Amino acid sequence: MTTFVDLAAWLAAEPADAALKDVVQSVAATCAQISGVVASGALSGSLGAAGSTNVQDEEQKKLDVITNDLLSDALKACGPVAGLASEELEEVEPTGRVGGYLVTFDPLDGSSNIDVNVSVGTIFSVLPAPTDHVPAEADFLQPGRNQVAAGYAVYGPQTMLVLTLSGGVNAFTLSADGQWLLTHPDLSIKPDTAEFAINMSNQRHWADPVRRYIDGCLQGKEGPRAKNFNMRWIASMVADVHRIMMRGGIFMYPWDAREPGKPGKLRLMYEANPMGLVVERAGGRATDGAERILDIQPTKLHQRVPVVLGSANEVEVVRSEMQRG
Ligand code: P6P
Repeated sequence: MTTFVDLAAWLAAEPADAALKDVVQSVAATCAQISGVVASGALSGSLGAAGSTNVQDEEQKKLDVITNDLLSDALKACGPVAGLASEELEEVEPTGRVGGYLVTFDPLDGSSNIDVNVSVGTIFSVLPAPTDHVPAEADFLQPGRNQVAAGYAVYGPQTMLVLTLSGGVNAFTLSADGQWLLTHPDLSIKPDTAEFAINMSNQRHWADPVRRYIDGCLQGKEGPRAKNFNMRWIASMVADVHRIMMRGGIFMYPWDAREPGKPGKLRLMYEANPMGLVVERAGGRATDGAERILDIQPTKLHQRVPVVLGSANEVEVVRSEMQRG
C-alpha cells in the first residue's frame, strides 16, 4: 500500500517563510472546500448565472461569487495576508494589516464550463506586501518574477493542487477525507511537443505569425514541422495548462482582431503570471509571444496579455515566427 506525504508535512520540509506557508495552507484548505461545492453542482443549487456581471463585464456564475467569497473570507482571516485582489472584484481589498503578502486569484477559472460539467479551477499568486503601509493597488503591480508562490487547483476527475514556492513544482491530490497528498513530486514539462491548444474558431482574426505557426502544425509530416500535431482546447486555462504540466504541449491565447484594442483575453495578475511561474519552474516557457510573461511590468490590476506557454522548444518556435513579423 503506497503511503503519501500530506501537504502539511511537505510544507514543513520546504525552505520557505513560515508566514508564506500559512498563506499557502489557507488557499489549499479553501480549494478543498471549493472542490466540494463545485462537485455538488445542481444538488446545492450552485449552478447557473448569478444575475450580475463582474469588472470584466462578464456574466457571473453563482459559483464565481460563492468561490470568490470563500477565498476572500479565508485570506482576510489569514494573518500574513495584507491584501487581496480577485478577477471578480474591481478594487484590491486591503486587510488592514501591514507587511506579509498580497494574494491575487481567479477563484473559478473556466466558469463557462461549470454548467456542462467540464473541469474548472482556481488560480492564485502570492507577492510580497509593502512593509511600511497598508497596500494599495499600486503595490500589487509587481512583475511576475516577484511572486514568492503560485499555483492552481483543478477540479476534474481528481481534484489536484499544483504549486511552487521556493523550488520546483509539486502536485497534490485531494483524498476522500479532505487531505492534500503529494502524488506528483517535481513536475517537469517535456521541452518538445506535438500537441497545441488554441481556440481555432478565432483563426481568421489572428495576426500573421500565429496563423503561419498553426498552419505549419496543421500541415503535419508533409509540412515544415515534419511531424503530425494533435489539438486540444478545453476552454478552461487551468485544465489546458494542467495537461501540459503532465504531458507537455503548447497553450496559446494570442491577440486577435475581434477587439483590436485588447492585447489578449487572459489576465496578467491572476492567470498569466501564476501559470507562468509554475510553467517556468517546471522547465517550460511562458511569453506574450515575444517577451517573458514574468518580466512584464503591470500597469493595471486587470490588464490582459497575450499568452503562449508550455514546452520550451515549441514556445521558441512561436517566438521566432513572431520575430519574422
Ligand atoms: P474562449 C475561461 O473563460 C478563460 O478565461 C480561460 O480559462 C480559457 O483558456 C479561455 O477563457 C477560453 O476562452 O474564448 O475559448 O472561450
